[in-house]
Amino acid sequence: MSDLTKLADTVFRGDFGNAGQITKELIDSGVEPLTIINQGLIAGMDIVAPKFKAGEMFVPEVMMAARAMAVGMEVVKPLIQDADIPSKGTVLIGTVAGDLHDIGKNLVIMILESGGFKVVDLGVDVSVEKFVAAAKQYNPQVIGMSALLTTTMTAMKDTIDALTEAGLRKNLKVIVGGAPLSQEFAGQIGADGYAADAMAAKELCEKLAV
Ligand code: B1M
Repeated sequence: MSDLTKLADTVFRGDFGNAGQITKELIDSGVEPLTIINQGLIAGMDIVAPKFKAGEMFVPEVMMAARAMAVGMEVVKPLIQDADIPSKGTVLIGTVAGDLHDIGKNLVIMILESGGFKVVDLGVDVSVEKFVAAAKQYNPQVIGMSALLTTTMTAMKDTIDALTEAGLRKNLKVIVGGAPLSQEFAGQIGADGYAADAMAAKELCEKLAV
């Protein structure tokens, strides 16, 4: 097994205790930082993604893998310019007003970040006004909203309407997700897409953030 494959395997297994050390060894042996990111860290998450989608890996395992990747990234990141890190675009994400559930949202963030997106996390209980202000501030390609309660799903439409009224929808796609949602609901509220899980969210962002 090459050292890069070993790093990818360490990420895939969620071995965050060793990911930093293996990354450091690769740096010390002269491997280019971007090669470490692409062929080690991201390659590891690329093994996780289809397995999670196929139901062969579960949420805790995916979170551990994402954490292992983050540990490696912390080690390698100081060696590269931000501009050198391939970014697929910026995604602004938050759990809507009145809703405090964030486990699913945080998983989506981890998968998006490990998939090469810059993510701005607005947290939970994010008001319509905060989404609109952040859209103006960060100029993201995609805004993602999460809701776990049937009573808070409605805040998604309010946010989409406010973004439209603020004239921000032209270059901005909105995606929604969360257990009580459906593709049909996303269509009804004028969202550009619905993702049933974190992997689907990444695929959707890849399609929309062009
Ligand atoms: Co709450 N809760 N909860 N809860 N809670 C649910 C959602 C509920 C279904 C439980 C139940 O009754 N069976 C129910 C909602 C019922 C309904 O609305 N029909 C419920 C309720 C009622 C409540 C309270 C009102 C309870 C009370 O106080 N009486 C209260 C509300 C608080 C509030 O938000 N204002 C409440 C509180 C809490 C806790 C704080 C205790 C805790 C949240 C902790 C936290 O998030 N930090 C909690 C939890 C943990 C749950 C359950 C058990 C688990 C949710 C979860 O994390 N799932 C949940 C029951 C359940 O779902 N089985 C429940 C794991 C997570 C990985 O999945 O979030 O679905 P999920 O995310 C997935 C996808 O949905 C998708 O990708 C993720 C990963 O694959 N996804 C996106 C999510 N967001 C996305 C965004 C995207 C794309 C995909 O794009 C932007």
